[in-house]
Amino acid sequence: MNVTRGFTGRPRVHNPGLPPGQYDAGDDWPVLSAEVTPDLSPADWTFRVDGLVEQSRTWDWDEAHELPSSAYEGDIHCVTSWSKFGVRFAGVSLDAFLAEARPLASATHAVAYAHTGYTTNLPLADLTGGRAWIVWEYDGEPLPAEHGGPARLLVPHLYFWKSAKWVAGLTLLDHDEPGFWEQNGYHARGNPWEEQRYAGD
Ligand SMILES: Nc1nc2c(c(=O)[nH]1)N[C@H]1C(S)=C(S)[C@@H](COP(=O)(O)O)O[C@H]1N2
Ligand SMILES: [Mo]
Repeated sequence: MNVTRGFTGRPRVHNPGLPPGQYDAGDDWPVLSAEVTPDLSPADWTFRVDGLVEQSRTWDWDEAHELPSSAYEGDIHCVTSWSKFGVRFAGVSLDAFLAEARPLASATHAVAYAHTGYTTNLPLADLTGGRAWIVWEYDGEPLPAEHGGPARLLVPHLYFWKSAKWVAGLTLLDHDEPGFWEQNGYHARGNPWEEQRYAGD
């Protein structure tokens, strides 16, 4: 039997799991990049935490894999209005990286940056408390390059543009500093449940 979340053959009038203005993309996983997919191997990948921390640190692929593994199974929501239910990612909780870098009390925000140059800003509170990950597996397989492999940031409770692909690091700041899309009119936080798509929403 096929488990569906609507009524087969009829328009889905209501899905309580969908934030306002979103549709269920089903098995599709659209690729959305403002950048060309880089040729980045695990050996070339590093992840750094710097800025307002007691100890700036860079982890390479093997060092990152020595941290306790952590998985996310749940939904993701893109600002272009598709959502996906029940996706499975695995990697390491950002809490594990931050525990080693030790954010200073003055740190309130972060800019996540990618090996490709993409940036996106987030309140530090959205990156802690078991709600954000560095992930390298999707559905038990290595994360495909076009979806950010070898590793990407995953912040599933915010719109998916916050989940920087090919993530290279986080800089902790004492103020909010708009990233790539945020400088182009998108919302500073991007909470899909409050439909924070554009600045001013
Ligand atoms: N490095 C990088 N990360 C990025 C982007 C990008 O252009 N470059 N696009 C963002 C946007 S707008 C979205 S919706 C998601 C799309 O992720 P996907 O292609 O895996 O669906 O990645 C986000 N992360
Ligand atoms: Mo997006």
